[in-house]
Amino acid sequence: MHPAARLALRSGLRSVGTTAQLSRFQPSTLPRVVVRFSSTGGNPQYEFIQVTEPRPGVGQITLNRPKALNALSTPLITELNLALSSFQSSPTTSCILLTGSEKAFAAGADIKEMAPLTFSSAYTNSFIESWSNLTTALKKPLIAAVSGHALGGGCELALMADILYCTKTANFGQPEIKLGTIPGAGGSQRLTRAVGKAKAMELILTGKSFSGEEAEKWGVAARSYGSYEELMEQALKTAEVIAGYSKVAVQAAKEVVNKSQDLGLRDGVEFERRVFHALFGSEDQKIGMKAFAEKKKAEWKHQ
Ligand code: CO8
Repeated sequence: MHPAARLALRSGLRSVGTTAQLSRFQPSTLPRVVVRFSSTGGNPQYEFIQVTEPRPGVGQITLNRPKALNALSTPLITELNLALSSFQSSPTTSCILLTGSEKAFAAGADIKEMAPLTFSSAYTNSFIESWSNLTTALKKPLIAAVSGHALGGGCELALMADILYCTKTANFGQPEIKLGTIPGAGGSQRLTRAVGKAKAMELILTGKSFSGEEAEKWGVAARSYGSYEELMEQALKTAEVIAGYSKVAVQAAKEVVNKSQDLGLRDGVEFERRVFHALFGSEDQKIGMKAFAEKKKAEWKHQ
C-alpha cells in the first residue's frame, strides 16, 4: 500500500484507498472518492485540492473546486485529510497554509450532496465526523488564509485553523438556518468562543454574514488585509517564520494554547507548566538558549 494511504488509514481516514476498498467503507449515498497515486509511488494526484511547498518548511493546500466555489464535498474533505496527513508525517514540513481562491475560501458544505441525506444514513455513517481529524490528528500549526466566501462549513473550516488571516472584504457567515439546518462542524462552539454568545446567537439565528474587517475586530481573525495578494504574502511570511523555529517547541506551543479552550485557568496553567518543564529535556532548548548567550543564530536539531 502507498505510505500516504497507510498513514491515512492509521489516523482514521478510512475513505482513502483503492476503489474496491472505498466501496466497502463508503455509504452508497455519498460520491466515491478515488485518489490516484503516481506509478513511481510519488505524490497522490488530487482532483479537488492543490498541494505545493511554496517556502522552506511550508506546505500549502489550496482548495480547488472553482465551479462550486470550493463547496466542501466528501471527496474534497477526504483529499484534504490525506494531504494534511502527508504534511503531518513529512520531515520537511513544519507549518501548513490552507487557502482557497480569491473569490471563495469555501462556500460551505456541498448542499447538493447533503440534500438527500437521511437522519439514519448521516448518523450511522458518522457524516462529517472525519472533518474533526483536522483539529485532533494535526499537531503542526495550520494557518487559514481566507478571501471571498467562507460560509457554513467553510467558515467552520477556517475556525478550525490555528491562525486565521483574511482579506477585509472576506464574507464569513453561518447561513445554515436559511437551509433549515444548523452549523454541524463546530460553528456554534468555535464561533461562540471567538465572538461571545450575544454575537454568535445573532449570526447563527439570522444567518447574517460578517466581513473580514469585522472578523479581525471581533477576534475571529488574527489579521485582515486590504488585498488578496497582501493576504497570501503575509500568510506565507508568517508560516515561514513559524517553520524557522524548533519543531518541538512549536508543537508544544500549539498544544498548550489549544488546551486553554478545554481546561479551566488553574488546570490550564498547570498543564502549561508541565509542558514547559518537559522542554528542558529537549536539545533545542539548550541550542536556543546557548545561541542567545553567544549572540548566534540557533541551528535547531528538532530534537
Ligand atoms: N454547495 C454546493 N454548491 C454550491 C455551494 C454549496 N455550499 N455554494 C455555491 N455552490 C455552487 C452553486 O450551486 C453554483 O453552481 P451552478 O453554477 O452549478 O449553479 C456555483 O457554486 C456558483 O454559485 P452561485 O451562482 O450561487 O454564485 P454567486 O456568486 O451568485 O453566490 C454565494 C455566491 C452567495 C456563496 C452562493 O453560492 C451561496 O449562497 N452559496 C451557499 C452558501 C451556504 O448556504 N453555505 C452553507 C452550506 S450548509 C453548510 O455548510 C452546513 C455545514 C454543516 C456541517 C458540515 C457538513 C459537511
